[in-house]
Amino acid sequence: MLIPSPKWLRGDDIAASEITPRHVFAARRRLLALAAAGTAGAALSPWLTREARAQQGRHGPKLAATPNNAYVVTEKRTPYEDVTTYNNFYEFGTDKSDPARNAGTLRPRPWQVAVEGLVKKPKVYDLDELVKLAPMEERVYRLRCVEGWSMVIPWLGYPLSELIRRVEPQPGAKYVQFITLADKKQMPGISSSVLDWPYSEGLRMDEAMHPLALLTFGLYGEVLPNQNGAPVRVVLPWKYGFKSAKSIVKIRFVDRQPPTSWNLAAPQEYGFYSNVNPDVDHPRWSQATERRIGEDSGGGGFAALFAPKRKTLPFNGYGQQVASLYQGMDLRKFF
Ligand SMILES: Nc1nc2c(c(=O)[nH]1)N[C@H]1C(S)=C(S)[C@@H](COP(=O)(O)O)O[C@H]1N2
Ligand SMILES: [Mo]
Repeated sequence: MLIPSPKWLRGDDIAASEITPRHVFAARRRLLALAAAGTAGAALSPWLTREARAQQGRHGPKLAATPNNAYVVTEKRTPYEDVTTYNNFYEFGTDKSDPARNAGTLRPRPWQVAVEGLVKKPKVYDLDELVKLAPMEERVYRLRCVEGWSMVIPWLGYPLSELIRRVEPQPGAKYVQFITLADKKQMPGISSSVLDWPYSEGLRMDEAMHPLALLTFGLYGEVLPNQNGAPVRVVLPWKYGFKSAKSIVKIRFVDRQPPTSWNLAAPQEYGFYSNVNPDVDHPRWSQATERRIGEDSGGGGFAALFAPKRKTLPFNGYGQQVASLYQGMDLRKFF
């Protein structure tokens, strides 16, 4: 990931004559705060219309789900506003505020996900069919970005294993690869070569079958906002955030460890496993602590800068559930 570089708020403020809905205005003030804090620096004027569009996601379709209390972190939930305006989604730009501003052009419907490769029942799923495949659950997970910040988010989804069981993997299927949308017309960030597109991620089969691995369609009671990976993503709470691929179009079962975008971009910095591990530092920074976005920070974009540090937990706090997957492995080597 890029380290946020200091940038300064540019002068072009918003004309007072612009008539702005209240909630859009509030969101813009948060973005101004972000820019002032040096974590966002683009010109402000083009934000309004796109942001207004992004904000409408908030009033978008609800998604019904049953809370699964076995998977609820009791820590304070990160405010919706932060969850949906402080994002990494490089297909829409590399600043944290870019996805919320730019992802209005993503068309999450109609949508299909091709499940293919070493399975007995390959199938191209229509989104509606995929949504109905298994009972929708609400699970509150920690998400820890490799950059050193974290959130607590109520996701809506069902175990990825539900889908995997149905396509019947062949014995040779050892890994699962997630390939996400790469469409220049919908995604302005694709024109940058910061990553090899399409964004690709992967899991070992036993990781993919783990009950924590969530095929995710929503958050906070509604369908995924575009900036959070609409219409379908994975959430893998014991791994760094970049493993949780957004806007998935292909799930491929393979016999070998698949290439992954961040590992290709910087192999010495981002390994295939990427389990959250406070004892293995990133070559350029420590992973021992993190800042919880939205916590005691006065809110808004200052969150990442001023939230108090907290200790990062092995496997992001999910060690009891997942440590056995890695028994006997040298986690410094397989980072
Ligand atoms: N397709 C795609 N998926 C992605 C990314 C991305 O750039 N493109 N960024 C990852 C990173 S680095 C993080 S931390 C999480 C952030 O998810 P969130 O914005 O919903 O919190 O998405 C991950 N999934
Ligand atoms: Mo991340």
